[in-house]
Amino acid sequence: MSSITKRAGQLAGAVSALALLAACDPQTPAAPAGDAGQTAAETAQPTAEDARAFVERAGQKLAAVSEEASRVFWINANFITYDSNWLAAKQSERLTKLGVDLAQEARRFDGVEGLDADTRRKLMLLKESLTLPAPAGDDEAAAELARITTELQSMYGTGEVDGKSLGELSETMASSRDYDELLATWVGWRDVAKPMKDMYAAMVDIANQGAGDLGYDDTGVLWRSKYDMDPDAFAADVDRLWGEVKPLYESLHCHVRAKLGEQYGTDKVPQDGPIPAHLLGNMWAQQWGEIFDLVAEGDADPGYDLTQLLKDADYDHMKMVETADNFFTSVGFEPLPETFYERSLFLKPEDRDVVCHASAWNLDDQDDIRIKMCIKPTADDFKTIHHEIGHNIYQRAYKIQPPLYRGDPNDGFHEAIGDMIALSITPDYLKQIGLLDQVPSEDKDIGLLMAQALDKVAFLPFGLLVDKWRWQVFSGELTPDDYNEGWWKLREQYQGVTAPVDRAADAFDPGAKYHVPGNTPYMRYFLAHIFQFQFHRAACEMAGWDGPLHRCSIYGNKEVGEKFNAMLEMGASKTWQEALEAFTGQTEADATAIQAYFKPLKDWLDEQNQGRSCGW
Ligand code: X8Z
Ligand code: ZN
Repeated sequence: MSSITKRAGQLAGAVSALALLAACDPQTPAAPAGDAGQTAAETAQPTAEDARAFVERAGQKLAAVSEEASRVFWINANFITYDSNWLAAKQSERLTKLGVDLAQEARRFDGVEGLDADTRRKLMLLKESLTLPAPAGDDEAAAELARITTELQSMYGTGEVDGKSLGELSETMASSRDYDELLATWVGWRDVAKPMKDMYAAMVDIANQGAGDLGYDDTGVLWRSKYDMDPDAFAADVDRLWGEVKPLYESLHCHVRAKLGEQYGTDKVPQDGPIPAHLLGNMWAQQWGEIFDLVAEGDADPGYDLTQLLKDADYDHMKMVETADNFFTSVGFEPLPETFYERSLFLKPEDRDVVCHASAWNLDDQDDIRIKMCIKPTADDFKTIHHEIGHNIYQRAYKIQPPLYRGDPNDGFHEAIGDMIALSITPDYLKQIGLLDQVPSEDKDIGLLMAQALDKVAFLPFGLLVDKWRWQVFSGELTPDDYNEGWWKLREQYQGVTAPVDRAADAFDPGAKYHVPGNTPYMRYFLAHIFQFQFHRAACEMAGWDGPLHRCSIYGNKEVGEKFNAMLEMGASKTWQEALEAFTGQTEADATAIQAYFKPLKDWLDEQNQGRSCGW
């Protein structure tokens, strides 16, 4: 539910009261634990009225502590030092304790009769809001958990290889076509993660105890319980969705593998097995847009390169941000406040360590919204700016809700808002804002779709497997000895990629991905890659569009914006199914929108793949 991200915990988003909790983990209230629970605690048989009063106080208490914590976390992420880590760990510990205390208190009302629906929902949100709960009543464990999560985040944020930052290494992964250089870069970054493994395992033990104290079998069950449905039904639902998009992924995989075989040789890229993970243009092989030039040819040329257009038009970071801001205002949202521009971090500072992984924040749960990003003038970052501002727009929309509802009802929504808007960055739109002179004709559509698929379709199995791995870790199905092997099993099974070299026994490759040391749940991104197409299709239908979905832009459409805002403003006050229905008329995640979007490409790929043997 929460939007965000933070500190010991996650990344991304909003720092609403509840979100903060979700980010960390906790236990006995550091400060005034007492008052949130006293009434109920003193009452042997709590009543519905006690419950109502409790959720009211709990919301106020969370709101009261979250702003200070957010500001400490902001400073920590912008200046990673011994002291800022120390301060952040203290805040994290305090929030975790408070969160556990409130969750335990909320459990006292289980079974109480006569609860109104609103109070019941708030109690549920309180019980489920933590990402990594500490064991109840164990101050030492809460402190240890906060130290570990802060340290892991810091290790990732300060990681470098031979003086090169992750940003520089990522540029090599994107642009180099030298097999050995790519391999060295890929291996180098993974060395940063090795020392995380023991700490990670200790963290898992503590959080599992905390989850157990809250009545969950393990932390993975807690994570799966946040979707207004039974946790097993949620796991089955993501598998259903994956089954629906897998044929599309397999067609893309087959074509890309064939092209990589041509580039690097079929001895390096065997045509009947998984693809070596360092050849896909991305440090984690999660989005493949950077190898567009290797896989597209002939009619798969989109006719323009957005990175080049940005460069030609002298777009710097500020112009990129203003352009994204302008898109949101074109559909009726208020412009971002002055303070957004004054207080955001847009560029990587030369002189200090910062967490460069992009994130969006709401520091006061009202209008102090910001992003923190190390922007480069590329098409990817242009889209990521829309992604981050989408978080901010959502945060600002639900500020009207009471504190416990200032979040999303499904974290996949938070990740889908800006991405849905970015799907409207069509050739027509680029022409309207003066970046493109001439809209390419329809015979360029395969190229447009290919560029999009290399990011959006390629991402799907990665988005799915990161938490498949964590679910196995939390359940004990994977023990620390098997962490890495288990990771590569899933990478191969779902993505059809493989480690290019044998991995050392002490390797901890999952730790080389931000969200693992950052403890940001990841299934949200898989969901978002389904929802954003569902939102986009609904928006285009509302706009009366009857052309292909990939040519539809809602730029300037205030009617669509108003309906979208109505869903955003609901925050977490309704189930995600209800919120989804309000905008799309549907009550389920539905992969038919992404299928429809890519249908012409799927047909083209299947033609290209004739005579090839696909699969791995
Ligand atoms: O982490 C992010 C955003 C911030 S919430 C930049 N994303 C995932 C990633 O980078 O791994 C967006 C796409 C997936
Ligand atoms: Zn995000």
